[in-house]
Amino acid sequence: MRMNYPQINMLLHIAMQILLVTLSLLKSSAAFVLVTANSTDLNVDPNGYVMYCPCMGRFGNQADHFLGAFGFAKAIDRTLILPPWIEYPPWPGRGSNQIPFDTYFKIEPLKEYHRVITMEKFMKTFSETIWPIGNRIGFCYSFSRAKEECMMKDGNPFGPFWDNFKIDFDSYEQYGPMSYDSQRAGIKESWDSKFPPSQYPVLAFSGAPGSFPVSSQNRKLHKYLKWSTSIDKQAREFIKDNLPEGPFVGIHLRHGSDWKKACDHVNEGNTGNHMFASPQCLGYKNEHGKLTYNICFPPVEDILRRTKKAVKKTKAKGVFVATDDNPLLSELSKSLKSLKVKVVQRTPKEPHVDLAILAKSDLYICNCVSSFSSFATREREVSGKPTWFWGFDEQKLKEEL
Ligand SMILES: Nc1nc2c(ncn2[C@@H]2O[C@H](COP(=O)(O)OP(=O)(O)O)[C@@H](O)[C@H]2O)c(=O)[nH]1
Ligand SMILES: [Mg+2]
Repeated sequence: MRMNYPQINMLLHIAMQILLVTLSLLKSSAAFVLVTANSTDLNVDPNGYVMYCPCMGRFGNQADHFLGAFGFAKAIDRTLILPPWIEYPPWPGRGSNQIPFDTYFKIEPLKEYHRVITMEKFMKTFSETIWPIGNRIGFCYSFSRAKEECMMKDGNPFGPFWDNFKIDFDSYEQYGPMSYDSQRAGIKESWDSKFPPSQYPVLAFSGAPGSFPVSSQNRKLHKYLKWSTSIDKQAREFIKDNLPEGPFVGIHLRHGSDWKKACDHVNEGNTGNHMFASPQCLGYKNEHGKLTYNICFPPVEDILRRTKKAVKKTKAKGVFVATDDNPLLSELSKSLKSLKVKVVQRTPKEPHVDLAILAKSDLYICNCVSSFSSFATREREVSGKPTWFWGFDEQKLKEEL
């Protein structure tokens, strides 16, 4: 059938109308998605909030605790308030600093698992309306005997952390014997019935509602922790500019004087022994072995030998060394001379960039006891990358090659 000009014109007009309606529908649904995705940032959560001070240990410990708190907030269905990371100047007695959560990690990927809001944003947007001065309750497992209250602000980093947000507590609640174990059946019901969100909109904990080390169930939540654009960029640039093209081995050497002192407590005779992050290689029930001094504080020969094996196995062109102390650069270069690999360290040192580089390596060798080491192990676990541990599993190492 042949169409005349007015007919063609009419058809074009109808097609145009359909296109416009479709576009406007798409636009409004996109706006709707935007509002829902950001709803925790814009609207008050009627289910309430979880707030806490990451008051124990440095980055590795705080990261383990974060994963526990993330799992807990999901289990009781309250929005998690993302606290800043607490950092300590290298010399003692100088207080602590708070670094906003999103300096190191992206916020959006966390929302794929559960509702979150940064502490800065929460305090600015909601604190005066839903958590006003006069109604600020501090939560702890049990009151201190001396004062019949939660010692929310006693000492460093407790005091500086809450002071940073001008938070004082008006009263206190003990939550024991309830726990923050997100696997426990009926956890939401028990928290809601003791502390209903309408009466207790914010559960502000003196410490993280999460275990150290992170539980086996919460390890996998690491997949929602994505380095901020800045950290990721610095890691990629370092790799591009300093390591030869091709595979590289990443090694973490935790062997400063504080670590030596900690490892002196390893009790080799003990069955089922664990220390700090050691379940990462030994298994949560010691199904893969027992802790030894060499796992905690490997001799230099072990470091050189395993690094060489890793280089051979991956046909690596470079070795990246991250450490809290001596990088052993000359020892490593000498030991790897025949393999023609470049051995590098990143200076000035930045722990998060170091971790991001380690996580990108083709094979990672690290300290099983260190929670700093374990951060990169978990990042690799979620993307299926291999990790070896110093002083561990001789048999497996022999079979590897
Ligand atoms: N830049 C850098 N810092 C490190 C490295 N290893 C340890 N550190 C520092 O030492 C701290 C160790 O404390 P923590 O994170 O609690 O881990 P853990 O004590 O090893 O369990 C880290 O947070 C870093 O500040 C490293 O390879 N590179
Ligand atoms: Mg530590």
